[in-house]
Amino acid sequence: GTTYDVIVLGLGAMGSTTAYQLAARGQRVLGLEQFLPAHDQGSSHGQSRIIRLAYLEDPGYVPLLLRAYELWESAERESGDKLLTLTGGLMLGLANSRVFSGSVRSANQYNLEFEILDSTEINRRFPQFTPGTNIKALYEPRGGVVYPEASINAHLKLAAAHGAELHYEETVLEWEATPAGGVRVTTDRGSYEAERLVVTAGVWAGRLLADLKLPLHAQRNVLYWFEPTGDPAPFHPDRCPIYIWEGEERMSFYGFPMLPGTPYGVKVAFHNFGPECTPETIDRQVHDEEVARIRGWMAERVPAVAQGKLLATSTCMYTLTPDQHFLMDLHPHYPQVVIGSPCSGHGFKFASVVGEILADLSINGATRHPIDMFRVARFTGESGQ
Ligand code: PYC
Repeated sequence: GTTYDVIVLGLGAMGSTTAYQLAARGQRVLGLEQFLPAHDQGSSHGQSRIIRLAYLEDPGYVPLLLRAYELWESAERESGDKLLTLTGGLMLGLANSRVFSGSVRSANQYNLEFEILDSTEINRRFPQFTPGTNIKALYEPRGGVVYPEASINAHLKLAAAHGAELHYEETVLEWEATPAGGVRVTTDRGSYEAERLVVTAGVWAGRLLADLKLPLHAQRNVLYWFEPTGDPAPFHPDRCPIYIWEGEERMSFYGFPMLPGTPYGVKVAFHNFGPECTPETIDRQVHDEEVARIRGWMAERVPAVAQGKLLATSTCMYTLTPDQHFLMDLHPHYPQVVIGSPCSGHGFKFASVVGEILADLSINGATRHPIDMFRVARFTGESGQ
């Protein structure tokens, strides 16, 4: 069959940006996607994603975020599409909560612009929130929203404009390294050879990398859109920041302002809370007790949303590593293969820079970005270098 420089396997958040980066650098790219562009079967849908700099998960992400913002803005310029809106961001919790204290730690370490608000000040500035007296928040002006479907479509459009060949509704059955040091990918429609492969298959990555026995598990999460009661103006993007709010037992919850599109409502969800699942077994039904639980959580925190009409729900999957950090590395046995999955439920905001990193790894075997935290060897005991 035709020979490509590189095949990108999976064209969601990370595959779309990787295909774009590779094609823009003159690589002959084949992108393979089992569903349609910007589909809702994996982890790359749902209208909105949080972007933030003060990174509660680990300060090591901040340099990548600084570059991610630059690349989101340049992709907006190149595509002419709106990919992000900066609304400001609030990270709320008790002083010793991970959401608050981890965000403060990152912000201090990298000298980010931020303010600390007490509960009175949170409520004065953002009256849609009614935090308990001991709640504190880090507010950062550069927090905001990335639009996932728009991002994927824009990057695929740019990849194609730079000459990438993109196939949809084509399922990869297997890949193998060839004796010549390349790869062969077999799908339900054919077989393709390339010098290199990038696996950005998200929740489907584990089975495509089965030999490595990566300790990944998928988790079901539910997204809810509510129409707030009363005056909607406090939920408009010019008055409502994105937020993550940690409650008792480290359980956290997040939400967005009302964003253009359908459904037109306030999206909220629990973070990292659902049961284990697989793409085949995930329960796509959202049950009354789940709706009641999130309304209960919001009742004393975001009351106008807690009492609002439920407009829509959606389910999605996180693919979690044991430490919940990403995987971005060369395959430990095949240096012509790059692994770019998964992102443990907090990856989308990085998609722009992950594309750059995976393209660097594929073309050069290395990147200038700090990715030591994301090596495969922490789970396999082997080195990717
Ligand atoms: O990464 O900001 C995030 C996030 C919030 C909820 C899920 N992911």
